[in-house]
Amino acid sequence: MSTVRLTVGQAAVRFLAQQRSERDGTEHRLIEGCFGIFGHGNIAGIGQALMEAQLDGPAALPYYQGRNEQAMVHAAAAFARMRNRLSTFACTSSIGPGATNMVTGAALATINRLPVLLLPGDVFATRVADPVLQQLEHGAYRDASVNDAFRPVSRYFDRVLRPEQLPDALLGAMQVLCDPAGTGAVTVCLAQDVQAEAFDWPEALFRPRVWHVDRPLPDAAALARATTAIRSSHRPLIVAGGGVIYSEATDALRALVEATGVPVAETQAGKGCLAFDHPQSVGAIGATGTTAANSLARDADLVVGIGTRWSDFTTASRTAFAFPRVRFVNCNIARPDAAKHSGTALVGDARASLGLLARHLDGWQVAAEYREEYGRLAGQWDASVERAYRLGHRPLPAQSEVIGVVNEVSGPRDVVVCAAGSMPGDLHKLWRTRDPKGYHVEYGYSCMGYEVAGGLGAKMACPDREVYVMVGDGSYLMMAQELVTAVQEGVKLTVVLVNNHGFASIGALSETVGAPRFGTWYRRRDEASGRLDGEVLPLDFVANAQSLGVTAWRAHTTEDLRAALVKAKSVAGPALVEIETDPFVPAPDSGSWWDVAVAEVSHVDATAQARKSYEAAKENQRNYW
Ligand SMILES: Cc1ncc(C[n+]2csc(CCOP(=O)(O)OP(=O)(O)O)c2C)c(N)n1
Ligand SMILES: [Mg+2]
Repeated sequence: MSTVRLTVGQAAVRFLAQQRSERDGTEHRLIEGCFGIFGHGNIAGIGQALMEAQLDGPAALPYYQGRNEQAMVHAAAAFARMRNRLSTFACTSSIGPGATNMVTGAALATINRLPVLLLPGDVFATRVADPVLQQLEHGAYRDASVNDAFRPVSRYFDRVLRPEQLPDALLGAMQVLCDPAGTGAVTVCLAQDVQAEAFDWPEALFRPRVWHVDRPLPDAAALARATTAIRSSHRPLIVAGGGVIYSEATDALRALVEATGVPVAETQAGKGCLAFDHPQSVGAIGATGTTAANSLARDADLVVGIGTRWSDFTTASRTAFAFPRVRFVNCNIARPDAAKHSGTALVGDARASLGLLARHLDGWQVAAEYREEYGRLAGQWDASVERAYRLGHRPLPAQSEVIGVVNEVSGPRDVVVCAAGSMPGDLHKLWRTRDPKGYHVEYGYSCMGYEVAGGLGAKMACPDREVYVMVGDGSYLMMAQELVTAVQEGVKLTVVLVNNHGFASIGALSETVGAPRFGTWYRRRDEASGRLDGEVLPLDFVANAQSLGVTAWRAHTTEDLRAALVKAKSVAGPALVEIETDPFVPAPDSGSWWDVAVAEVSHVDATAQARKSYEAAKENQRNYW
């Protein structure tokens, strides 16, 4: 057996450069590159190896410098999302804080079912110099390190303490990255001394390797049960989730619903499955849904979930589906999701399953009155969107008008990126999506700070599309520093910063729980009151962005915004437009609810009132056992 002598770091990098994924006959590079921030935990191992790879040329594993380890993981997750989970990035960190910074990113990736490969450094395997800088000394568990925090948020976790362990650790990691039912954060911790240790590796470890992503078919008997359920329904509704997009099943979905007339409502991850103006599209569903989808959901006798994990926002905290004998059919690649709500489980790939369903439903259609009803409801919602886009609110515009301008200035294939605040809900309701990859709102973890980093990853995945990052002032202040990475890499992003002087979404939420606007404004502490109700904080976001090398403008009106966005199109690197909005103008009401518990006892009147409304709303909540 011929061998090659390399360090663990060099072997890992050489291995990762050779991995490919394949679906439908097309191959992709599985690990596009490696984001990294170095410290003593990885500089001599993975760091040294990446440097050597750079010397070998572009075919090796390209290195990208991040500003914050959490943001690197967000960029990797966004990249994987745009590439339908067939390609991703590795992220290397030092030990200690660099590693734990990645834990939030890991949770986001796992919850959104997005593959990311995390390579945190870990403490010395030999322990001779313990405790090393940044080492946790756990009193009881001698083998614990801070990296154990990755376990619950990873779909795969391993710790390499000897070189011999590396091949199995990496091969197992690739398998999970490429498994659509099991993917998420894949964490391989590499002890810092072991990373630099040499070993004689079999050459075969570094041969090019293709990981086939197959399209499992649902069981024939389950398919027959699903077909019977659909054929006997009168008011069926499809709820399309992210799985439809990842499986590249949007054409199959469109063919099925054009043939049968079943209307389609979309989750946050599934928005874009159908173009907003498709005759079978009824838009967003759930707590941030359209009145059309929510009205149909209320009376649906059969709900067909495809590639959705039924989050509380989708089910309006289990109040959306009110028909007493409502049944579910769930098509999902992941068995636990397919089994939810006592549904008929179609465990399989979305595209393959939709093709089979279409064949089994041949000749069957919904009634003409039902088509007429949902067409009318969708038309009414569209008129609400049109009004919300053109409120002409003064002196400050409403957020819905900002969404309207960005939607109109952007091209049909362009991508809107968002994650937290009041914007995701408003975008879910109001954004007119024209392309399956045009809507990128991270709402599994709804992580403030994802926006800019996610925009970076999205643009790296799709350089031929413009990427519009919609971000609140709160999220921007939490983590905008990947703008520097965008400047460094010459990556074009257009950031629309909506400034409403604080956490407007939580402000609105606080009103519903009876804690009016507490802790949600960006104001100085007032000396007299001792509270945070002094002057508005003097934040200058334009100056802030400019100081990072970003081209930036302040828009005072929606017309200014439109003009700035047009100018931004010809800017080479990242651009930012700040616009102040009125936080008190909500998007059109979805006629829906979200379960956020209210204090059961309080001496505040507003809270007692809120608790009463909460208890009344909970009466509508049900399980689908
Ligand atoms: C990391 C993180 N911390 C806290 C939250 C809870 N949270 C959700 S939205 C929000 C405020 C967001 O403020 P901003 O970005 O300005 O958007 P706005 O609410 O004003 O629309 C907070 C604190 C979160 N989602 N993520
Ligand atoms: Mg805000």
